[in-house]
Amino acid sequence: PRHAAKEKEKTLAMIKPDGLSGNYTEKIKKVILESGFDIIWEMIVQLDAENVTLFYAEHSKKSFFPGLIEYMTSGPVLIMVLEKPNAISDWRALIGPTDSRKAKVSHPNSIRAMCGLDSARNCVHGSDSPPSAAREISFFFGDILPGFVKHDEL
Ligand code: RTP
Ligand code: MG
Repeated sequence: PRHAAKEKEKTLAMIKPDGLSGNYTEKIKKVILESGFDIIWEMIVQLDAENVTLFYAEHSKKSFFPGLIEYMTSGPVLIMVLEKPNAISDWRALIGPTDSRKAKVSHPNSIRAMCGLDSARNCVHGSDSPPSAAREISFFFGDILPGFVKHDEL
């Protein structure tokens, strides 16, 4: 077609335990939908230490890792697959910087400015690249979302 629409892209978004227990879910979903994303899949899960260790494997040697496991297993999380053109970088822009205190200053309209506390408890996650998005979507949805390979088969 002469005016093909830009191809849609999928990313993995997560509302972390503090976001879910702080009743930010509806506010965050409103921002997501108003920003043009479709929420094409979602589920609430309680992660265990093994899940978090696999999901955040790139950080396993960092000093904050034990705290990250404690935080991420402290309650259920809401996992979503978001879709729109440029979804991966647009969702990262919408959540704002990792440190929520900095987000409140430099990105006051970001989601982490709205519901995060500091550099650890920052209420949301977003895939940081196309390979991360593919890995993370298959990690949670490989069994049920067509077109993605299961994590342990990668
Ligand atoms: P995410 O992966 O959760 O979307 O966050 P991010 O890319 O903005 O930041 P990343 O460097 O990937 O860190 C992953 C998560 O680890 C916790 N963290 N704590 N105490 C600390 O200094 C510290 N630094 C990172 C945060 O929960 C961060 O989102
Ligand atoms: Mg990250």
